[in-house]
Amino acid sequence: MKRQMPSTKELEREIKDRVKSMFRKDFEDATEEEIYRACAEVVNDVVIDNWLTTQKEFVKQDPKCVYYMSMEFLIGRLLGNNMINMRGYTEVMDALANLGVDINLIEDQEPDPALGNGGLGRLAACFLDSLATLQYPAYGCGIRYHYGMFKQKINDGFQEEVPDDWLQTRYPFELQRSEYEFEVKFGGWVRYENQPDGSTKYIHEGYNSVIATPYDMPITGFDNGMVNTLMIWDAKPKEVFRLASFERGDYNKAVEDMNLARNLTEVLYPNDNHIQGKELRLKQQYFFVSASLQRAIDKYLRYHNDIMRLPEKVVFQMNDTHPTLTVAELMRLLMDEHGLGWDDAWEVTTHCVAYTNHTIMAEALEKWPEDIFKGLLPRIYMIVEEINRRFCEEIKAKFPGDDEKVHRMAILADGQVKMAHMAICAGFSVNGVAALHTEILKNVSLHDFYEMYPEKFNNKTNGITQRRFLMHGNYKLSDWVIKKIGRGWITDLSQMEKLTMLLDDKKSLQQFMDIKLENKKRLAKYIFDHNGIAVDPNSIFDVQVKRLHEYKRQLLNILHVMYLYNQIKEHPEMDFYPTTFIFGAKASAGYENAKLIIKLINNVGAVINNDKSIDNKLKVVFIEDYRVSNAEWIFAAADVSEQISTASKEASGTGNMKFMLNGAVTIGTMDGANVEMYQELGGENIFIFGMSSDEVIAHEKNHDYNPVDEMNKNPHIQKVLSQLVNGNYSIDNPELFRPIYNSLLNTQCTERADTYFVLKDFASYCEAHEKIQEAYKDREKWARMALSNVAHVGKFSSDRTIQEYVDDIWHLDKLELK
Ligand code: Z15
Repeated sequence: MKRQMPSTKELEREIKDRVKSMFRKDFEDATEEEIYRACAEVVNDVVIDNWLTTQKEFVKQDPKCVYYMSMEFLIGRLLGNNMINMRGYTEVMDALANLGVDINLIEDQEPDPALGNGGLGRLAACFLDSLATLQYPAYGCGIRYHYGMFKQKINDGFQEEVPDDWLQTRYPFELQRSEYEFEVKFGGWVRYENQPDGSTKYIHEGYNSVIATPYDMPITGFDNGMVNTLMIWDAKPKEVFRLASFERGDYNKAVEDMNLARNLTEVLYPNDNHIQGKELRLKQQYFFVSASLQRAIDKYLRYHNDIMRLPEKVVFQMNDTHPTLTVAELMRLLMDEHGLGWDDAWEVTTHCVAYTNHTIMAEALEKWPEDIFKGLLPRIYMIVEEINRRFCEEIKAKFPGDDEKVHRMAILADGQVKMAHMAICAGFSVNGVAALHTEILKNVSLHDFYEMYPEKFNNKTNGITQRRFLMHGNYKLSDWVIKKIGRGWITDLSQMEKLTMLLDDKKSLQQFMDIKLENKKRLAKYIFDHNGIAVDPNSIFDVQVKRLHEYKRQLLNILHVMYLYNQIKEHPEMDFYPTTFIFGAKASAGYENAKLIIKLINNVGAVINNDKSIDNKLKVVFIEDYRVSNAEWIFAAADVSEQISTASKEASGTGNMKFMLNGAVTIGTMDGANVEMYQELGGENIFIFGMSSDEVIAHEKNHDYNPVDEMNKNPHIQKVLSQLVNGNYSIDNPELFRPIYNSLLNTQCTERADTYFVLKDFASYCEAHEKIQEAYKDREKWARMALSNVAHVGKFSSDRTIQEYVDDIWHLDKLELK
């Protein structure tokens, strides 16, 4: 039976009782942190009952389930999310209010679990939310990093990285499960023995190993009693006891094992869309893949006896190439631990694993040096060699005489292990994350593979959860929508379509814009408290928040701001609607160009914000430490959403959808999921600019783009570029931004200048912004555009995405819950 949250009155008492029993304090004397912990336990009580029920039904109904394999789960804070999904948010809010406490301050005590970098990790979290809400059995499998995504401090305009010690105090929503520990082995060598029956036995020796311990986190569905599990793995040495003994021979090994365990899960690599190829990263990958597969097979064999039928109950979805070792490790477990021969093991593996590609950026494609790979994973390497041998035979048979092709497609080539090639070879499904992205995979970046296995390729356009990004982040708009069209949209976002009936209703449009203004005031206060900058809530809030990457073109945005500033200064009388440009972005710690762009944004802000002569027409704000928790407020307050990547480079984008859900209007390129937003919205409700992906790809192919031509054509560009290097924005060090200038204009030996076509799209971007200015001045017209965005957002729910994964790839059974 589904357990419900207590009533407001009961909650008041329970929270007070908890504070007393946990901290031996009267409520009046408790700190906000203690109240948060008490609330977490009150909510946990309900969650745990539902978790137990779900797991019992799971055993009884024996449905097929998905293991979502991912190096990242950017789940964000759970207290608020769980209260919403258990339908007790308002009750807890009221209970706390009756006790004289603001729920926001309590939620703010929770560390923001940041076990991910950006889009890819957040997508995994939205998927788990939707799976539970749609009642599909699912496990998230990942790593319990002791330090998640770093906290960003801005110091003198520069980014500084501060470790994110989220486990400093006990995290209330995780549960250690020591009963599901498994050993994971690294290094050593493989010996083989021929058996009397003609088979070969492989014996792994001389290895170091760690014990993998899972921590389970509950993933609650919305109002349905379903609770799935996110298992994140931590490592501990297995030899601690022997270390204390006098077995001298083992002492050194024990020390090695301890160090291995200590480093393994210490920290998340802070790169988004970029791979460093460090051995420790490969260790992390194997560690969580091996542990997760062992647990999955164990669970399967507890209730079934025929391992050949594993694909009927289990599917492993590989989130990008990071967990591709799933292929080889599953083969190893099936053969070496469960006695299958190669062909049977391959039959099972290729029916259990599927692969999602999230990028076409070359620097994000994982390739491991063969020697590192072989040294760390000797048995796995043997298996990869055999997979590769058979795969190359298959290519030769299909395309006789095309040796070039075999070389291009091989898993092992040029001294490297190519993870994407292995994922495609073994996976029964290969999907992109937006329609355009999937077409580019098929026609360009994975064309060889598409020719070989056209039936494997399919598209699954990304989505987001409306529970977190509207109900929790923007409760004012959420309540308003409920008043207008009821509650159906909470689990069926296509019902937002009903809002179209309000598009010509002046009163509704006014209410809608009043809510936006309230949300802008909330953000303005946040900005004042954190940045000391007073921004006008009546100005246009134009927002770009996402990881800092050159292809995402934050540089185009800030160059345009510099241009606007020049215009306003040169033509003080010009008609300009006051605009606040808001940025938020973390740069990977070693990404110098990206870090310099952060500094540029801050310096431009410092000059513009302090220039009294422009009458507050322009403000530039850089929000420090952009993360899930402040993102929710930022989306709610945005008028304009900047989605301006170089066409073809952003696989999908998901921030674009979160803005749309909150009634912001997009200025964007025809890239990623922007294309599908455009299709849903019609051209009047979105501002599209810039080159198409075909044009970009053609320029890249023909090498016929010269940014100097763009500069020579356009005096505005000339002026802005000269201001990059004349000290305008860096008086003490005029050369500071020279690297940015050079990246736009000076052809390096390795790369063309202006790799991401910033100058090429500049003029068209300026025009699009002029149209926004025009549109915003007509307040009613703007309201209609913004509300149209909410009304047409239905497609972009992760509920829709998950249903497509289930129908086309996973074929899961729903769990029945009373
Ligand atoms: C990442 O955040 C994404 C792709 C990657 O390959 C890596 Cl390593 C990290 C992003 C894409 O850039 C973004 O366009 C997409 O929306 C997101 O994954 C989820 O699919």
